[in-house]
Amino acid sequence: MGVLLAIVVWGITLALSIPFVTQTWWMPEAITELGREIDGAFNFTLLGTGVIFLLAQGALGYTVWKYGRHSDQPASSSHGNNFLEFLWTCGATLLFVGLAVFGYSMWAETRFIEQKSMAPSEDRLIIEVTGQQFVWNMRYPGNDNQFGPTDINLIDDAASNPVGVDRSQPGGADDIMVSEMRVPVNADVEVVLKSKDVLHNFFVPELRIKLDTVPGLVGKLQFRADREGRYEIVCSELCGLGHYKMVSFLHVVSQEEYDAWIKEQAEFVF
Ligand SMILES: [Cu+2]
Repeated sequence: MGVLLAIVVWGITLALSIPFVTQTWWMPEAITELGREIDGAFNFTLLGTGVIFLLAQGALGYTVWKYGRHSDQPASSSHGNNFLEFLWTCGATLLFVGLAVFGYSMWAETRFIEQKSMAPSEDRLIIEVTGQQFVWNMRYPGNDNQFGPTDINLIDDAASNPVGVDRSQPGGADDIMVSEMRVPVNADVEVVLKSKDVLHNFFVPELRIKLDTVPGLVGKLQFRADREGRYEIVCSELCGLGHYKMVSFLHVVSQEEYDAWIKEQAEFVF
């Protein structure tokens, strides 16, 4: 009986390990330098926890096999070992604190601390993203590189003014509103995140960044994409009945293509 149970434990363990080892249903390839660093940290963590998982399941199967209750003898018992308890409690604490310290700077670099080799804030392409049930509104500052003031009374979805940009103000006259994000490849981009109604979450899997958009708060993300392509922007926070269709796209394009596009968009501003 014990042998059979041990085989079941080991069998389940091996079956569970297969998708991780073969990396089936894995993450899409990262398109930023920091994204690849995050993947490195992820794989390191996975390796560490994976080895511990396999050892623990191996030991579990062995214990079941060796000390499982046999019909003709009483179950063996153990009174524990304080030294061993102390040892693995400390070990687990060290492991988790270590991983948190190890991952902190990468986490912070996607949000608020300066990324290595990234341009200072004033030299970046700044895009304001406002989540709304169930669309993403992207605002580009236009030629003057300044976002105009907004006014809640000016919000008019039908007139392409979903965030209420005050067009009468100099800063707001040339602001561009679009529904999909376009950035030049290798450009330093800063995303300013807002919400118009409820919690949403801005998530681009290939950038390895995501952040909630919170009504009344301004979030910040920064990235530099180094591979051209079209990537999905999904809302990753259940925000209502239409949450499933709250999707947009990030287009990473060449500088020439971006310049031509932004010029074309500016012509639509009225
Ligand atoms: Cu949403």
